[in-house]
Amino acid sequence: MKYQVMGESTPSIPWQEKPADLRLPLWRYQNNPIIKRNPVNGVTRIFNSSVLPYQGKFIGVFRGDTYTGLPKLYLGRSDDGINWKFDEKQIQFINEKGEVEELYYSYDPRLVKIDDTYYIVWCTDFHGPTLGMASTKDFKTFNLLSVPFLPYNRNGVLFPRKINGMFKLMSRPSDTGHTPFGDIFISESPDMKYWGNHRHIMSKTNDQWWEGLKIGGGATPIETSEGWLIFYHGVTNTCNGYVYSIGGAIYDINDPSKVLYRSKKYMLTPEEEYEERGYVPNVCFPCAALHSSDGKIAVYYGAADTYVALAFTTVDIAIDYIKENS
Ligand code: BMA
Repeated sequence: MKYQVMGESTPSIPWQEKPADLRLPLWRYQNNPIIKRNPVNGVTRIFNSSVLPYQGKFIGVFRGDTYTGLPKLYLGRSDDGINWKFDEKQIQFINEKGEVEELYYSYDPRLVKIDDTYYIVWCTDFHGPTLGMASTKDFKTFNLLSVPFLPYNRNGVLFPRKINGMFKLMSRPSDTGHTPFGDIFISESPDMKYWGNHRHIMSKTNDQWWEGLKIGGGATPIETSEGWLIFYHGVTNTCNGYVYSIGGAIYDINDPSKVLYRSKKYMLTPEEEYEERGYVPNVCFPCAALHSSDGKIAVYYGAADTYVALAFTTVDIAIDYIKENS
C-alpha cells in the first residue's frame, strides 16, 4: 500500500476485485442492488442507509419509507455486509424523560462509532427538518441527544474520533423543501450537546457542473496518512430534475475545515438502471464507507431513492484519483 489507513477496520469487508477496464475509481458490486424493493413488511423502499462492523458481523441503521410514505429508521443485521435482515419494528428512541418519543419522520441516517459508543445522525423534524442525534452502546436502547442545530439542516456526518479533544460534525444548512442550494460546514462540541466554532468547508461550484447546485456530506470520513478521506454527494439540476453523484475530497487530519484536495471529477454518477430508474431517478447517495486494514473500501449508497447499492475502491486508488484531479 502506498498510503496508510487508520481507525477501526472491518474484518471480512464485502469485496469484489477491480475490473480490468476501470475508468472511474469506484466500481459497482456485480449483484447490485443489495437491498431491493419491499424488503420488510410495512416498508416499500430502503435506501440512504449506514452500516458498521459489529461483534464479528455487520449492523446498520436503515432509512425505510413506509406505506404511509413517511420515512422511519430500522435496524438491520448481516453476516456478510451484503445480505440483510431487518427488524419489522422501527427503532424506538428514548428521550431525556425516559419515554419513547414518536418522531414524525426520520431519514438519511449515518452511523459512527466513537470510543465505545455508537452515534446515529439523521434528518428529523424539529419545527422543520434538522439533524437528529442518538447514541447506543448495545443497539437495544437508543437515547436521543439534543438536536445539534436549529432548523434547517441535513446531511450530518460525525468524524469517527475526537480531534483536539472535540467531537466534529459536518452538516449542510438547508430549507424546508428540496433545497436548491447548499455547502458543507463543520462544527465542534466538547460533549455532543453544545455545538459551535462553525467553519465553512466546501462550496457547491459551477467549475464542475455535477456539483453546481448543492453538495452534502456522505460517508463517515476515513482517517489516512494523507488526511481524512471524504465521500460526499454533489447535485446538478437538469430539465428532468436533480442528479446526485459521488465526489471525493481529502481534509487536513488535525483541522478538517481545511480542504487539501478535492476531485473536480465525480467518482461515481448514475449509469445503471437501478440508479437511473426508481422513486427518484438519477440518485447515487453515499451514507457509509467501510475500510479494511489492507486498504479496501466498500461504499454503501442509496440508488434512486429505492435501493441500497455497494461500490468498491481502495485507499490508494481513491486518494490518487482525488489528488490527480484536484
Ligand atoms: C435529498 C434527500 C435524500 C434524497 C435526495 C434525492 O434532498 O431527501 O434523502 O435521496 O434528496 O431525492
